[in-house]
Amino acid sequence: MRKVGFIFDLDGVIVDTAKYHYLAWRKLANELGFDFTHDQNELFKGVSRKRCLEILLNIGDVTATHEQFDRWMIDKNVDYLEYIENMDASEILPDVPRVLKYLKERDMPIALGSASKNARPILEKVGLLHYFDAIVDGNNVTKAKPDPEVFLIAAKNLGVNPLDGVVFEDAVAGIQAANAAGMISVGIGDNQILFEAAHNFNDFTEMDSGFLDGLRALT
Ligand code: B16
Ligand code: MG
Repeated sequence: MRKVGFIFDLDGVIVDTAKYHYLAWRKLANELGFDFTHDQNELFKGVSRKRCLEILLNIGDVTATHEQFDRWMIDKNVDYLEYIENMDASEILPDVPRVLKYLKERDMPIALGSASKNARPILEKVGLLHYFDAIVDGNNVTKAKPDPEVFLIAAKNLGVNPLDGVVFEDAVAGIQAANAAGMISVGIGDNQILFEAAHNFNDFTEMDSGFLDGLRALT
């Protein structure tokens, strides 16, 4: 029997790690002699670490040698890991466990599809790792969202047809990636920003079981 596979982005969908990424990028920017604002941090959501540093250096009008670039990527991640060290279940976004539990109890395949190379330890820290049948993250992909690669690999690892994939995403590039994969995109966040999503909710508290049952019945 064909099954629908449910794929979750991490930052902005399951937990809000953007605030910690922000602190680490701002620290680096300050060390390099310029400021980095909350608004600028919006550009970094769903974007790979390497691309974030390119954008940051562009903001500060800083040029880097290869060695400096690699060093700053490491420095930022060391700081980020310090900021997330004490993350726990209290940082899970509203009603995420309810949705994961509902799907799990109905034997639906669940995957993570994130740009982060730190995804697995974060899921472990907040106690949600056991819900996931597959984890596809920044360590497994060569092309960043909006390329559909991350979600296509997730569907493959779940053993579901890409056309039977449902993606929960908070970033425009992520919604575009899901759409490019031929999956059903569900925007989590502002529908003015995520208008390309097939469905949209401000957060999971708005998503009732009737909606999830409708998705499960798709195949
Ligand atoms: P890391 P997502 C993304 O997570 C973040 O939104 C983005 O800001 C970050 O640069 C990227 O992960 C890479 O993270 O430095 O931990 O490898 O939304 O794709 O889950
Ligand atoms: Mg995200």
